[in-house]
Amino acid sequence: MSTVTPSVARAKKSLKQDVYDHPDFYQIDSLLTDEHKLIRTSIRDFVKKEISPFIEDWAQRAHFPFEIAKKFGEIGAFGPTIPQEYGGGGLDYISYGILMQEIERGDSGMRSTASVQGSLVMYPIYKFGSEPQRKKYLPKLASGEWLGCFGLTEPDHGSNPSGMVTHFKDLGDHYLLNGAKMWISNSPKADVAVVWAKDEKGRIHGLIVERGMPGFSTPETHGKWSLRASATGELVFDNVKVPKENILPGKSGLGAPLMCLDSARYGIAWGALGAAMDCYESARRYAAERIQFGKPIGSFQLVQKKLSEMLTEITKAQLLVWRLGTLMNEGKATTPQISLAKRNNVQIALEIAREARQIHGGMGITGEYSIMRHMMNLESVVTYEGTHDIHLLILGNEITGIPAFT
Ligand code: TGC
Ligand code: FAD
Repeated sequence: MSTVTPSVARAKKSLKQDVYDHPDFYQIDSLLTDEHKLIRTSIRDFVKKEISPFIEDWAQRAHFPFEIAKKFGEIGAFGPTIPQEYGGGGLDYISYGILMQEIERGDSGMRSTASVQGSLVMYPIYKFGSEPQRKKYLPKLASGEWLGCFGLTEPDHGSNPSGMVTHFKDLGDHYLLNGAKMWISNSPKADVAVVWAKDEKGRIHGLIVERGMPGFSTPETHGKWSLRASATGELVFDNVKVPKENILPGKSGLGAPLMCLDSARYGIAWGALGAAMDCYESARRYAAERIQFGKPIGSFQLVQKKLSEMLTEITKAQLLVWRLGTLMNEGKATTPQISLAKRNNVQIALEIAREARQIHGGMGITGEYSIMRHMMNLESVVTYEGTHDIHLLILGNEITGIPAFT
């Protein structure tokens, strides 16, 4: 005999089937093109088929499904804004946002893999790389044949990457790289790492380091309670000889990695909203099906308040990313505008996950629902790519003209 009540059983069934559809209270879909909607349909179908049925098991086992990289490559999730001649999608920034939103609706760790590959590995190679570098790396990264990672953060330099100590010396026919990076998404499985390091004058440059170069290792970080289906690790450089043709020639200085972060943070603003919408939709369905005191819990005012506030914040966040996307397409979006959207949307996603967890009662802490996984994932998302407070300070600097970082 089943130990669950009929209403809980119905709610469980609806999750297994992944019946997700997005809320669109302000008819924001009418601002999208047919191509945008087609992209959304195909990536949503992909997530329902390739991620939803397995993600709970991957997260519980802290397993990164390496094979997902090739599948992401096949559907064009890697480097959607990179020109097609290099294997990218040649799409606009709204399309990129939609891709990130639908993938993170499935899981933030899966979106991490896609944003790192596209915005933090392919983007710098495309933007700052030489033509031979673009031709060598971009098509293989776009197809998912190679997986990449981005090494900026160090054990003693997180929010303040300008203090990094990883460095390289010019030894005539090669560079000699030493140092370590920490908290690097994809690192344990990456074939290629875009690494930010200082030259002998203290100027920051990007170097492409390949797996197999002697002295280069990528130990995995274990014991995470967040982003469990994403592989995180270190990058250790012990006298690594990096060929001279592997330096990114197009831009040096901290501005180069910060430009990459602009692109990735933009994708996160869309992505976190995807996680929020998944939590909201799950809570809305559960509230209609779960009976307490002889009525659906959705009939109680306090539950309606939670759902109404969730929908309000989701609608505001949808308008924010749509407008930011149009500014990105026009090349007009600024770093503080991106900070505002990343900070706001991750924060509202965390709050919505917590409220949705309450609506699910005890069931909300189980893996039967995606809520708790989203909530724990979002604790990383609110920290990486610039913490919640660093984005606040970027805005404070914009408003006052006075940097308050130090
Ligand atoms: P600051 O003095 O403000 O700037 C240094 C130089 O950079 C220029 N710059 C930019 N250039 C282009 N685009 C931007 N967005 C730029 N922002 C700044 C700036 O003009 C200056 O140029 P120059 O020529 O004068 O030297 O730099 P600061 O050292 O004071 O730092 C500012 C601060 C704190 C905002 C910045 O360091 C920061 O954003 N810190 C947060 C670090 C961070 O976000 N790390 C992310 C690591 S990667 C990651 O988390 C990936 S997770 C991936 C996943 O799994 O999804
Ligand atoms: P710290 O910088 O030590 O900050 C600790 C606290 O101090 C925060 O609350 C912060 O807001 C606060 N703080 C710091 N400075 C100030 C200030 N000036 N004023 C007010 N408050 C301040 N990095 C990469 O390079 N590549 C990756 O792929 C990558 N992936 C990641 C994946 C995961 C799962 C995680 C958790 C992190 C990842 N990171 C990656 C690192 C991430 O970008 C850093 O964790 C983040 O930038 C914060 O650095 P930190 O952890 O050292 O925290």
